[in-house]
Amino acid sequence: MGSDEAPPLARDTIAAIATPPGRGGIGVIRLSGSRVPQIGALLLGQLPEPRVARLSVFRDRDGGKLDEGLALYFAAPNSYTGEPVLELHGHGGPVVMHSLLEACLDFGARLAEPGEFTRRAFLEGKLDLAQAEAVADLIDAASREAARSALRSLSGEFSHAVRSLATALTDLRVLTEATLDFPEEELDALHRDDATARLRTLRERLETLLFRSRQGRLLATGIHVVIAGRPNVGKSSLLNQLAGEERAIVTPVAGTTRDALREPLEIQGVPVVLVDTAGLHASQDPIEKIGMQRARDEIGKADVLLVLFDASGHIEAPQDLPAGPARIEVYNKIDLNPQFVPPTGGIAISAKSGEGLEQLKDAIVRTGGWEQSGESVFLARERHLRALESARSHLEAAARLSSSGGWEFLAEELRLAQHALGSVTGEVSADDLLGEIFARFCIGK
Ligand SMILES: Nc1nc2c(ncn2[C@@H]2O[C@H](COP(=O)(O)OP(=O)(O)OP(=O)(O)O)[C@@H](O)[C@H]2O)c(=O)[nH]1
Ligand SMILES: [Mg+2]
Repeated sequence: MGSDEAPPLARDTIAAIATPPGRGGIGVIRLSGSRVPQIGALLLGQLPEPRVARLSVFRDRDGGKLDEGLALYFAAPNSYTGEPVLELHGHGGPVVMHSLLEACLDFGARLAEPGEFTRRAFLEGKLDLAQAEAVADLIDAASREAARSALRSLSGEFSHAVRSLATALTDLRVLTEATLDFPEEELDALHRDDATARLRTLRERLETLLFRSRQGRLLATGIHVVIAGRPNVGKSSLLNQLAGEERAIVTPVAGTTRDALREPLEIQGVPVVLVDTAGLHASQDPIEKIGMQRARDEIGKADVLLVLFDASGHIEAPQDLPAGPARIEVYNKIDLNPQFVPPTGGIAISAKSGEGLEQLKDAIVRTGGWEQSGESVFLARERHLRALESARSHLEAAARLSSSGGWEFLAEELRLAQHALGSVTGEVSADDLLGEIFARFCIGK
């Protein structure tokens, strides 16, 4: 992995502001690289003992005082990156932070690129690729469930599951190669039965892993839910109810909403983006027509469509509702019509009283693909899903070959499956892939 990277000691020293821009009680500058001890001595007068926080004065090249705060030194290899690392905890104002960073650069550090700290951690073997990605995913997590599963990947649970599959695959490869090398009748039949059984188990385990990863993918991307229906059926009222605050304008006038309004929420731990749209009906009003076009565009992008009806009177379907995503029919205003019974599959609610909303929330996450299986999920990336799916198709091909007697080619399919699994953790990874992954990090990570 990364064999053409420079050896650790020749790598230059990088520096970045590790805390978000703006003002805060504390701001942290992070440095990593072989020159950290020298730079630290110049900045602080003396390098602190490793892992002992020391109150220090931070000085520039002319000895001028820039700030004072805690300095924390980590000696190689016991640091985040595996290189010597220094953290300066100063006062979190933009001017202080920038002057501190400038001093670090004056003393010979260079500005870190996005994700460069984590990239070094990967290259030093501190984290594998899936764990490194989990660092960014944890920072970006949009719900508690998403954060929990990112943390699971960061602590290596996902990598472990992938690796243990890869190990089982290696065993199977050894077995099949042996079958090819010793085509002696009896041994052969025994080996083949064993190999077939193992292949079956492997495929089952991969299915489970894929399921857990797909569920995790949902936590990373969230479910995109669009509310559509005729004017005045209570779309904006429903958005406000689910959001728990008055976000959209609600009036008894038909055609209140024109723009699509989006509201991020969390339902049962799953991130959901809810979109309120303009009512769909026959109208010649040019503004309403634009609003309805926007509504249709939103419907085209939805994972789940809530088609809202007014159950307080005559039920009318919305005009020209595009065919599209999975939909749930929702009957609103049942506080005005308590006898109302929704058609099968429909859900009766009142956006006013809140009745039926729990059932609706359940239906939203289930229709969006979330299954509470009790099994912990992994916050997988698209890249991981593609790799696992590729491993699966090679194992499928292997299974077909084993039942048709094509054992010579089976070994090759197993090798390809293993290669796909290896790409998840970075055991096999091209440099351009690394570049693509780490470039999406923010600076200082
Ligand atoms: N009684 C009752 N009134 C409701 C309920 N939901 C909405 N309303 C009322 O219905 C009217 C229209 O509500 P909105 O939420 O603005 O409806 P909308 O579908 O967004 O309407 P447009 O934006 O015009 O398409 C308002 O007067 C709401 O107070 C409900 O569950 N029960
Ligand atoms: Mg509205």
